[in-house]
Amino acid sequence: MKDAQPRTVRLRDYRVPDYLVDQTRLHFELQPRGTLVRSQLHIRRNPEAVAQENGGADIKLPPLELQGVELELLSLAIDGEPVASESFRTSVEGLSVDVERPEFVVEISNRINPEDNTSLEGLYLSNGMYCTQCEAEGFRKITFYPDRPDVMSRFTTTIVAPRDYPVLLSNGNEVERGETEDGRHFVTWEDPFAKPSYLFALVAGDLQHVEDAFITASGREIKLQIFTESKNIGKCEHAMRSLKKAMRWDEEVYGREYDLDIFMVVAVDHFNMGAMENKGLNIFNSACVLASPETATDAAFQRIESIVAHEYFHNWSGNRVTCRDWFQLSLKEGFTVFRDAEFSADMNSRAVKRIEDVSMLRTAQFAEDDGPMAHPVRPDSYMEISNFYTLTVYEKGAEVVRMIHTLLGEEAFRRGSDLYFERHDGQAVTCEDFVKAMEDANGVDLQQFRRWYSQAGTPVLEVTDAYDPGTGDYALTVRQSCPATPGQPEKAPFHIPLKMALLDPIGNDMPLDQAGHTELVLQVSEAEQTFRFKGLPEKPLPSLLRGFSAPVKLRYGYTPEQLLFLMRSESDAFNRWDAGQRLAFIALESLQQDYRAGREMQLSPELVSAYRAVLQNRELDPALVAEMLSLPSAQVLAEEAGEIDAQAIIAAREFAEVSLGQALHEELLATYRAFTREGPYRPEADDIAARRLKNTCLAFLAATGEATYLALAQSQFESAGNMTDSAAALAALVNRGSEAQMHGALDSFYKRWQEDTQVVELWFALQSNSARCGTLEHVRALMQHPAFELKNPNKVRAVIGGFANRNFTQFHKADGSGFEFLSDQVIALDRLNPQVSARLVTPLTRWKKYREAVGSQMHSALKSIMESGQLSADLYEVVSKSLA
Ligand code: B3K
Ligand code: ZN
Repeated sequence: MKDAQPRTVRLRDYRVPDYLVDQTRLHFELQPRGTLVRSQLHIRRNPEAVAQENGGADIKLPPLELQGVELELLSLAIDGEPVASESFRTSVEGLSVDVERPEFVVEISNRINPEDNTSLEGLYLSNGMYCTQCEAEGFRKITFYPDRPDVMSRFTTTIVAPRDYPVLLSNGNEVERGETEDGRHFVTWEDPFAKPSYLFALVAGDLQHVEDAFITASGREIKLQIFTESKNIGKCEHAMRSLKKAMRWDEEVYGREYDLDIFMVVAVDHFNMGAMENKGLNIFNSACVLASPETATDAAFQRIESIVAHEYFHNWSGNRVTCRDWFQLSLKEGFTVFRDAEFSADMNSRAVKRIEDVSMLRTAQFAEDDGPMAHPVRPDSYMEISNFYTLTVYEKGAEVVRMIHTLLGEEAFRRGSDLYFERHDGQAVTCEDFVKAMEDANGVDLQQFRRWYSQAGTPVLEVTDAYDPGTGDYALTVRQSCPATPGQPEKAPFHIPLKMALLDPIGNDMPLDQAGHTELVLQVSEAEQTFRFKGLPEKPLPSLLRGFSAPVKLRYGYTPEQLLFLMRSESDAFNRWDAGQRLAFIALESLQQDYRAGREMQLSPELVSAYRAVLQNRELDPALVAEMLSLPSAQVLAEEAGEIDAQAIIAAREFAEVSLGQALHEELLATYRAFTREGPYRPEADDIAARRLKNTCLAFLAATGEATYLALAQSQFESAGNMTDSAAALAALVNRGSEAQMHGALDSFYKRWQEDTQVVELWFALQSNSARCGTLEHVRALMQHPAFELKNPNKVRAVIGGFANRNFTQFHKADGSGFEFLSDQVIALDRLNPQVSARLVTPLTRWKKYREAVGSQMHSALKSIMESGQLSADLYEVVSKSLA
């Protein structure tokens, strides 16, 4: 546990490191409660620090600062001599050692306790397997070190362990193995690429692996290995296939080849996030790498493909070129998310991928931008960096890179990325360096664009238009604004690429210039700007922000008729979907008003006929149809509301779902049948799309509560040949079936899959998410289930996270019991794993957005966390900023 009031770290205080580490030799003797770590660091004074601080003359050598947390120091020597006790100081943060020469070798030995490490940061045990997680600041929990990303060193690692840990892995290439005199064995690994400590990794255990090979564009053969516990060895094939696709794609699209001779992936059950890009040795949360046709859903297959690719892409965008400091996190994360999104778009449906990503951004990132933890893509201060692995840094960061891509175009963007990789290979750099490379490679000016990195908040674009039938002149006026965020009351205008077209009355895109272009990217850069188009024969309907060309909220007064027209005629698939979302949003708003006024609810007939037309359209990609039939999420409705009324939101969505099911049951059933396919399971785009649409129809049909449709769900549940169909049917029964149907299905599902960790996690999530059965009482019971484990983040996320984040109705129950429950869990978890507790508390941080009675209950829950005793730095930062 750290200090109660952690320090704030600020970007403006950045200083280059005083010392560099050319070579790092590590020696581990693994023991569950007393692992010995020896390190030998070849250190030299950083010439840049000398130049900056002393005008070039090194007057007095500063002490060497080595971070170290919860370590037992056993010995410390410099150049072979033990360091006298008056020559170094220890603190809760590490060691400060007096230095006499500008170049020297430090030798340290210390002891750590992996078994008691429940924070899952540093070296820990997961099901008896040793593994590490060092990003961002976990290496300091292994040994004393200048644990900052701008210190890059060549690592050699020796692991000594008993024979019952046959597999001993670290970064780079294996250079030696053998036996020790006392019957243990060892392996030595050498990584030829200098890297920061956050990319260090070690794994030891009784693991099996699958192996394959990849021939690079230049003809080198790379050995590919995926390691897992033996029971999961049949679940590695999809990840291997995804890895090879990603390697090929990065060569073709970015000209990036893999650099070591071996690439290893390890699956671990206890993991704080999805995966980690350690050099040559990626470590994955089992849920993000293991899949088999019987046990994994289509969503899991796609998630695995994209995360495997993401971590692989980091080898260049993150490892070869890394971050100077943690404020620059989006340099590697935003860029790599953009890269993985484009990869997934190329492998699957581009339009659907874009819709999914934008839905997520609107559901969760916009909320973050609007909450107490709002921060720019490049934050300027933090208390605990782990709290800044956010949707803003990742997803909005990716949108910022995407905007550069949109502004420059494909080829110019590639020139920029080539220059970036070439110029900065082997360096630790900044977001500024990335933008500069894009500018220099193309002779463009992105000065104003840089504000996307420094200003927080979601900009709002208000668009109005005017048409003069006499002259045919059409004017589009765009006003931009951005709400205040913590520490940033005023915002300067952003440079926004606004991709648009103008539709004629038949729905064709009109020519917009002499050259006959029908789509333009308008450069919005002022608070208010008017774009003029001449000689239009008719009044057009604007199609704005095509493909979601900027992460903004677009306001244009579309009428329901215009939205219906766009849903039918728009050629941009994203905007076609978005028109449907806007129409549904209007309908749901009016249902919420009915609910609040105590009136009988009435669903807009326009929405029903629009949905009917979508269902009957056999020309559209079925995956797109499924997206178009999905109502805006409760979170999106909440985000748009001035004041959140959770019960009204739920009632409106529920009513709309049931009404659509009733009104369209014939079309839904026909579509369900048309897209039910026979044959073996294939996780390929066309089959995934068909299942997606079929199961969307099933959910609407089941919502009617009619016995025939519940029987349909029951029969799909019983005969399903894959997990997507099985889970969709189970969800329908859990949400809509009778008590007997629900319990029967849940029990038989559990009996069948109880040995499979990933399926049990899905089974937990289906229950905690369900408004029907995920009551607080039920969630408490799930926490007593033998498969639940408070020390396992996946289980916590499935049960507690599922309830607090996705079970809108039950979590927001009027008696406030959901909030109290969450605060109790957050307090308990903070003692075990601060990264998990700090994330889990998020739903409470939005208390100001709620109606007063609810908001004050949430506020008290937050206060009780604050007053519960000493909090971790992670949780303290989130709670104190939310209460401020
Ligand atoms: N870079 C890691 C995230 C590390 C999170 C540390 N709290 C995974 C990724 O983004 O690829
Ligand atoms: Zn990443």
